[in-house]
Amino acid sequence: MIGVDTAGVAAKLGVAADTATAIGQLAAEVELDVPTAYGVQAALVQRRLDRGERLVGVKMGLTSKAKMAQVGVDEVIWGRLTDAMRVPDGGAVDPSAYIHPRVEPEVAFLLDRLPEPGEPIGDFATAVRAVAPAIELIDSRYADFRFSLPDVIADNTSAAAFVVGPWSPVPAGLDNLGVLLEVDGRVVQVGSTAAILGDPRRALDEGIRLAGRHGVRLQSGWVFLAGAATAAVPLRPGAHVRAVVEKLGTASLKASA
Ligand code: OOG
Ligand code: MG
Repeated sequence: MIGVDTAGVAAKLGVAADTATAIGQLAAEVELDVPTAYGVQAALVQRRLDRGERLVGVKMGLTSKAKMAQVGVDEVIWGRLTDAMRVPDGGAVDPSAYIHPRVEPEVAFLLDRLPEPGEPIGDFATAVRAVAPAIELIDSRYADFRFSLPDVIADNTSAAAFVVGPWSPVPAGLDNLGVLLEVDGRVVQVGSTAAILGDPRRALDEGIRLAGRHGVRLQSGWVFLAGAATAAVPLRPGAHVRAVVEKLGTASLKASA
């Protein structure tokens, strides 16, 4: 799209994230289409790389109906993960570093040998070395967590932080594992990996295809978040959060008070 100041829009989103200060939706000021929004996302993440962060993976968003309904956007999207977003399993985050952080249970893949662009994934166990339960911390940079499709794409799909639990070898089936999100020992969300495009393995096909369309080839050794199986819940100061995925185990984080 002609006339969009990609770097300027990315800077605005970057400052919003760095200062934990919400901004208004972009649509009010600039007319963004989806390809332009991915261009803003690339520039936004480039600001992080310029200050020394490394790309370590890709995340999918809105791969489940629960998430689509929660945010009112019904298209699968993808974003970029950097090393600075990774929190060790059981580690702490400071909720005041974010605008309105939410947590959601995810399944993570450790990527291995991926097919050439345009080729289907033959054997999933060749493409993916290991799987793990995960928690994604999302934080929309837009006021009231309200956005359009191009807004959320430009904002790196609300990516803020993520925790990966212990890796396991790829189990025989991933398509119907129970998923729980617990806060302070209480179950707050219940779901199934079936909610993720019917089977989280499908999220990888989508990720390869969609990222490839915008010039990004997934790399061996990268982490891939397949998308939340349930709606996200606000992260309150002092909360202990656990995501439990049947057969895969638990990932956890705590929010400082
Ligand atoms: C957009 C990101 C969605 C997921 O797992 O569906 C996402 C948002 O909800 O703010 O990460
Ligand atoms: Mg997510």
